[in-house]
Amino acid sequence: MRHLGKTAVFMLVAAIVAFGQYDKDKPDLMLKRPSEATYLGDDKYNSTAIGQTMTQNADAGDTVIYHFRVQNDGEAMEPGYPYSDDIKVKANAGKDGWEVTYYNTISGGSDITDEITKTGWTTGPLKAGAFKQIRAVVVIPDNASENDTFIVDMIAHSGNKPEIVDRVKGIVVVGKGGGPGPGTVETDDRTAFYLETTASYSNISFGLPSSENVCINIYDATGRIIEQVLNEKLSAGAHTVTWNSANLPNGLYFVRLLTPTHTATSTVVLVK
Ligand SMILES: [Ca+2]
Ligand SMILES: [Ca+2]
Repeated sequence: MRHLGKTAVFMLVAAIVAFGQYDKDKPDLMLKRPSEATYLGDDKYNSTAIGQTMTQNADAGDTVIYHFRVQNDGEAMEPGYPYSDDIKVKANAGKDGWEVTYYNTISGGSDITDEITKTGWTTGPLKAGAFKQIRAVVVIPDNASENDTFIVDMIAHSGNKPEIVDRVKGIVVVGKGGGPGPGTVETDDRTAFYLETTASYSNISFGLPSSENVCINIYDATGRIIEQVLNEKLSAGAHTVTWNSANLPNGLYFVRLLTPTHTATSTVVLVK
């Protein structure tokens, strides 16, 4: 090192710092209600939707709309060599009686429901800073009961590194406030015990009332155990783990969550 001048050392350090900060795979998903100008969840990145969850209240038979923006927050590699990422967006498949339609822009556009809920909808190459928008139109069933909820659960995967994800949730709650209301912005800080899986992709969300050892096993349709996704002690609160199901055949699977005090089972239908 004594043969390097101060300038050379400084440049070496600067180069290491610049390399370390370079982050080209960074999907940023955010959401808003149609009446709002700015999105919630901009520059927030997590797979639990914490700080990126929004609720709207409405009545049975109402239509509720969410706007989503998926942006590539990756940095341009250097002038003249713009980096682009192909971001894939998946949404939950729905719930009996609830009608949800997804479009590839926030007004007009084409129906992308089939794609986004099954294989995932791909943005096409997005340069650093560029974005696409999506609209979800939720029709609440006429016979929905008060406090019934529907979660528009949306997740964006980097096209280059699918394990890098960002997630937002739009929650529709029935019969609170007599018609579409202002809603609230919420974070997912539930500490009740629950287990939630989504039908078409493999996020497993659960809540713990207290810090406990958590074991999550996956079984196939015949009841044969095929994988242990998790076996560790976790803190109280809401958690999400991603089960990598890419190499498994389509079909029905059971997700079983066991703690010393609770057990729960949920089903997942893989459709790829
Ligand atoms: Ca975000
Ligand atoms: Ca951003």
